[in-house]
This record gives sequence, C-alpha cells and structure tokens, in this order.
Amino acid sequence: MLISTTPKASSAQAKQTLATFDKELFKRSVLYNVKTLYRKTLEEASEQQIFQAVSYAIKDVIIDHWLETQKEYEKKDPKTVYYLSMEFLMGRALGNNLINLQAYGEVKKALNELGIDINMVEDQEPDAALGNGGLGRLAACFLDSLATLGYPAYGCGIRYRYGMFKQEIRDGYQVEVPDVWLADGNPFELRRPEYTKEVKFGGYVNVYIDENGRSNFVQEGYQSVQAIPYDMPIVGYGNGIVNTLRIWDAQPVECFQLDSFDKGDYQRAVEQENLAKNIVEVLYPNDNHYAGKELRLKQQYFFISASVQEAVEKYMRTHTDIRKFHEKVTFQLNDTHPTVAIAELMRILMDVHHLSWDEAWDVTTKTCAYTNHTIMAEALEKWPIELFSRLLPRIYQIVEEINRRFVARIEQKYGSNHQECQEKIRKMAIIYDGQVKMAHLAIVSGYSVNGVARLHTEILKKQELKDFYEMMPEKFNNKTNGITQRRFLLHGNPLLAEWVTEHIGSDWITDLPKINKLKIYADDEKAQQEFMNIKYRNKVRLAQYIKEHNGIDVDPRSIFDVQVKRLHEYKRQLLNILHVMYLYNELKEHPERDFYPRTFIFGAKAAAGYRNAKLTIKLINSVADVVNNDPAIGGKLKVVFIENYRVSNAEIIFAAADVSEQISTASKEASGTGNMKFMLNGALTLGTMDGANVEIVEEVGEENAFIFGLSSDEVIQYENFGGYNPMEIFNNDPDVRKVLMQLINGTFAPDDSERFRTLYNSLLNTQSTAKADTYFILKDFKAYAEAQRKVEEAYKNESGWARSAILNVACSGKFTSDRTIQQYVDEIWHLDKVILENK
Ligand code: 26Q
Repeated sequence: MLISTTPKASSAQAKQTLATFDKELFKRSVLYNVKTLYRKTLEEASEQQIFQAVSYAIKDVIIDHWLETQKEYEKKDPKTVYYLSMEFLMGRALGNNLINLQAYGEVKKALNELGIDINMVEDQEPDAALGNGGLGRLAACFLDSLATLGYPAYGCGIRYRYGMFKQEIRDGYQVEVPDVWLADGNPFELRRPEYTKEVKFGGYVNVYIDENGRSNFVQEGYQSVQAIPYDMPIVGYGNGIVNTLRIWDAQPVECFQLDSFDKGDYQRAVEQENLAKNIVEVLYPNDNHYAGKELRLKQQYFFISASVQEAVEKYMRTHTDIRKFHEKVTFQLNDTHPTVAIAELMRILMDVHHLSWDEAWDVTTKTCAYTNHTIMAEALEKWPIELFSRLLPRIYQIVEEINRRFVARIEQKYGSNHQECQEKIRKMAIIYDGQVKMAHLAIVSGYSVNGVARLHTEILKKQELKDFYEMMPEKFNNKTNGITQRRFLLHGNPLLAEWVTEHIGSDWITDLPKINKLKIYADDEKAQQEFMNIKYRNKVRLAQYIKEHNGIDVDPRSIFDVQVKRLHEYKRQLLNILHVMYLYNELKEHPERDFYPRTFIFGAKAAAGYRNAKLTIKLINSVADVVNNDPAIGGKLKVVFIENYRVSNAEIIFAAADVSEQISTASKEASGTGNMKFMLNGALTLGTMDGANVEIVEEVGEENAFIFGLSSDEVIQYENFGGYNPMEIFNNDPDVRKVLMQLINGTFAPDDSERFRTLYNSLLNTQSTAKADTYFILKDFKAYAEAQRKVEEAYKNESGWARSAILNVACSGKFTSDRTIQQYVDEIWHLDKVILENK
C-alpha cells in the first residue's frame, strides 16, 4: 500500500492550463501584492497575508474575463436568470477559481518555486458560509454550472456579517461561536456603491388621485435602509465566462442632522440606524424549520426589494417597454424565502411604471418560478397578517388583492356555495386564519413549481400540494438536484480525479455522463487495486485531519462509515448512533465473533435552539468516549464526531468515505445532495428509498447499494392512521430494549443518568398523550442492522467492493448540477447560451 498522505495536484487539474495564464507574471504579481498591501517581503509575510496576495493576483486575472463577459452580455442582450436565495453556501473561493480558470496546476508550481505550499494558502481562506446546508449549497453548485454552461445569471442574496456559526464541541456539547468570516477582508468581492438602492419598511399607504384620475399609492412615514451591493465573480470552467453573485449589505440612509430634530425625529433616526445595523447581521441557523421572526421577514424584503429594483432598472437602461420584461428576465425563487419578490415586482410595475393590475400580473406571472425543497410541515412559511402588514403595508395590499382574485377563481371553479368550495378556500387561500402563506403565494403567482427529486415531486403532486396540482397541473415539474463535479471531485479528490482522467480522458469535467466509460474497469483487477489504493490514501488524509482535530487515532484500513449533514430528527442520526450502541453491546457480549473494524464518522450542526438535535450530538460524543476508550473493543469500533462540518472539510470527508449514510425517514428528505457527492467519490449508499436515493439506486443498481426500511408509501400510510406503537418493538426485541435502557441507565452518562431521557421519551413516550417515534427509528431498526451486516460482508470481499465503488463513480453522471441546470434552462427559463469568441 502507498502511504503518501498529501494528494498532489492531479494532472487532471494541471494539464489544462489557461492559454493566457503567465506563471512568471503571476509570481511577480504575488511579490508585488505582498509589498504594496503589507510593505513586506514574501519571507516576512504571514500565511494569511500570502493568501491575500495570491488571491488578489488571481482576482486580477478574473477581472478581465469578468469585464469581457459582461460586455458580451450587453452586446447580445440575452435573457437572464436571477437566482433569488437567502443562502449561498459558497465555501472557499480561491481553489475553486483556480480550478475553473484551469490554472490550478500552474499556480501550484509557481507557488512551489516561491517556496509556498498551495494547500497552506488555501487553508488560510475562511469558508463563505452564507447558508445552512442543502438549499444553500445547491445554490452555489447552480452558479458554478450556470457559468460553466455559459448562461447569463445573477445570484442575489445577503452579505451576512456572520454566516453559519462555527461549531465547537465542549464537553461533548455543541457550542455556537460567531463566524467572523470578513475579519481579514474578502479579496474576491467588489463593492458597488453606484448601484445602491433604498428599501422602505413600515409607515402607511396614501392614495393620491392624479390629473388623469389614476390612483397613485404612496408609502409614507416609513423607515428606510440603503442596500449596497457587493459582487463576487463566478468563474465558469475553461470558457472565459464570469457571472456575478450579488450580495447586499445594509447601511443607514443618512446621518441625521444635529440641528433640526425634535425628540420624535431623534428617536426615529436612531431606530432607522439600528434597523440598518441589524438587518444583515446574521444568517438564521435553522434548516428545514421555520421561525416566524420579524427580523427574518425584514431580511427577506431587504434583499428582494434591492434585487428586483436593480433587475427592473437594468432592464430599463436598454429597453423601453416594461411589458416585455419577462422576455429578458426570469426570477427563480429558492424556496419560499424570496417570495415577496412577487409582490415587489407587482408594486414596481404598477406604482413606478404605471402598469394596470392586469398588465403587471401578466408580466409577474411570466417572470417568477418557485422551487419547493421540503414537505416538512414545520418548514412552511406563514406570516401573521399583523406583522406582515405593519412591516410591508403596500406589499400586503398587493398580496391581499392577489388573494382576493385567486379566491374568486376558486369560487368560479368549484361553485361558490358548494361545501367543497369552502374546503378548497380553506386549504388553498393565500391569506387565511390570520396568516399569509408564502408557498400558496408562490404557486399562484408563478409559471413553474418544481420539486427537487422525482419522488419528492410526486409527493407534492399527490399529497402536499394536491389541490394546487388539480387546479394548475401545467405548472408542476421535477428537477432532480445535482452537484458540481468541479468542486467535489476535481478539487476535493485530486487523486481520484487524475485516475479517472488517465482512464477515460478529461471530458467528465464538463460532461459528467461520460464518466460511465469507467464501467469497463469495474471488473479489471488492476483498476480495482488502484482505486482501493486511492481510497486508502484519502482515508489516511482524513485520519490525519481527525488526529489533528480530535486527537483520535483511527485505522485507515477500517471501514469509513460516514454520516455528514445537518442534524435533524428526520435525518435520523439517532438511528445511526443507536445502532453503534447495539454493535458495541454485541462486541462486548461476543468478543470471539469475527468483526470487521469500523469507524463511524459523524459531522453535523444542530440549529441553536433545537434541543433534541443538540442532545443527539452529546449522545454521539458520549458513545464515542466510552467506545473509543474501552480496551475490550480493541480498536475494532471507533466513533468520531468531526467538529464544525462545513464545505471545506466536506471535500476531504467525501473523498475518504466507504459507506454513505442516507437514512432519512422515507418521504422526508426532499432530495439530499450529500448522497450524490459520496457516490461521485466512490462510496456505497446505505439508505432508505427517499429523496434522490431512489434515483441513485436506479442508476447504479440495487446490488451496488444497501437499501432498507419502510417505503414512503408505508410511512405515509402509518401517518394517516396516527403513527404506530413503538412499545411493541420495545417489548419484543431484547436488542432494541437493551439499547434504549442504556439511554436512561447511565451507561453513556455515568454522572447523570437522566441526561438522555428526552431522547428515550421521543422514541417511546410513556406519557400516553404525546406521539412517539414520529420518525420510525425503532420500526426501521432491525432492517437497518441487517443492512449494516450486509455492508460488513460486502466489504470483506475487497474486489467485489472495489467493483461496486467503481460502478458508483461510473454511474454518477446523472447527478451533475450541469444536467439539472440544463433542464431548468430547457423546461423553465428558456435561456440562450453565450459563447465567448476567443475561447
Ligand atoms: C425558514 C424560515 C425561517 C428561518 C429559516 C428558514 C429555513 C432556512 C433554511 C428553512 C429551510 C432551510 C433549508 C432547507 C434545506 O436546506 N432543504 C434541503 O434542500 C436541499 C436542496 O434541494 C435538499 O436536497 C434537501 O433534501 C432539503 O432538506
């Protein structure tokens, strides 16, 4: 076995180098930057300063492409998509930019010649963690694909001063630490004060009748905030295209005048200043959970108003007829979070450009499209009318009118006196029961509604959004998620990337389905050995990371069984750790039994106020403490909780995984995208028939994955009949009973045996009123344990495992975000490709 631990830049990364990239010029540029930015020589500069100097040198290169791209867009005037999202989980920019400039290998060489290690430089960059998890990372992968495919696009979002919190583990518990990602400045961003917008909150709406007898609606007595855009370049792979991620910062409108205020004005002025300070302060760290916070709605309207204003103004700079806006612009709403865009566009079209309601509605409904990312009831956004109308008085009027007209449509369709009609209104109205339902607004006012995996879309059509599907079936469509192979294979796993390129060429970098040419190597013994060797080296790299960060020794020859994702009850990290407890018991009771060494690796952030999720983290760490330090186990079983799971360490983790845990309760995970990243890196899926797992198994074959558990139909059946009775399992299964008792007898909490009582209760709930085991953990436990036994058996057959792993890589072609984006373009947005001549 090879044991070199630092994977080198692969030839896949190095071979293709931008014709325009000049290594000597780059070196001089780095030295110059260190001198002018810091008055230092390279030897004197800190690692952070070197990172800055290198990044500015690269930004110089990018700026030229950026200018050229935007000039070409101006010339061709193509239709543009605005991807509106509260989250963009970008991760680090430097490595990715180098990859997409096809300059990674050359820069690595140049730095080497300066005595600098490129990995050290990349490690200085903080992750841009402007997102929670799947939805935010999807937005980032989409931007990469849009630029690479040459489609004109803006990402529009918020420049949070604090992104996703940093997670520290103290005494086994999660502690949230603020993420000051901008402390050293962001070398890739560009401040654009010339595009500042004003955003108005509160006050009231006055109506003035003008000389033509038209009503003019004017918001008065409001507070306002200035929105200042910062642009980040989004570099396409090897095509010279550079698109823009535009994130908005907030500033107070103006300093109030000291000589002319009475007490009331002073109070208001201070409030206005505070509004600006608070609005972009922090990303809400909830994933798949709605918290009806006033500040969250302010954030939404803040970035949406600024983005929609800019889109309209940009259009009007080169066009005269606002009635044709939708021919040049489309808005994709990333979940309901940006849904106020609908009413904001209506407002601007009517109040600023004087379109009639019908004209404005025609444009708006042809401009906006909505993506649904969840069926979890607790994630649906509903705002109290009182809050919504107080904060956004004009927007509320417009939503009310949209609702009034929609309810009239329902009445027309179902007959207003009919019982059925009242039922439909109750279920479908946008405003009902004192609340504004954002999903209903998005569905009614857009031209497309899409789910993010086939199963998810079917569940939307047949269950969650059944009534809407019945009324407007033409709007509904599926766009199965994808991921960018540039970051998650080419950058994250250089050894495997190079191996793939050596065998089948480099087409896969921009055409992932080509990776299925690898299929012919699945049975090739030499290829199998090479593949397993690369996996081993990546496991050594992760083992070193774990040693450094956790102080735990793990054996890279053990099975690396990985579950990394946000912590949520429906994702069932609890099922995983209960099974580890079960294995531990088995090992203790039957030390003679043959057991293949296994390392269970977890990584997960819990929402700050989510008690069961945080307690699950403590449980994982407590089990780790006991298991890892029990000499009777002899190191056969290890449990590791990786602190602060994020995009940058994810790249290392996916590359090293043997087993990909995708064990959500069937029907609950809309798609999942981690599942795809594991597959691309040759891990085998251990999962339920949920989300995109269904399609992964369809591509790779059931025999190359481990599928277990209730189907989504079965889960939904049980739910319709009020759940199931976990007590039966507790009574009849001694293994399960033992594990559950260990939650409350101090086995993993000797100092406080009550510590995990709430987890125990969530599974059994002896108090009869509350529901128990709503995520079917005990129901699926046996099937999961059985699937895990099959994993172990399969892994013992090295050649068979290698074959399956290679087939996973070879069959991952469907899951590139390039395919997803092409489907959005063909079936929703209808954009034209832009090709730069001299590329
Ligand atoms: C809502 C209101 C207030 C505060 C926060 C939120 C909020 C924030 C983030 C609600 C939901 C989210 C994130 C949801 C999310 O990440 N969903 C995931 O989206 C992925 C991409 O489509 C899917 O693969 C996952 O299955 C889905 O869980």
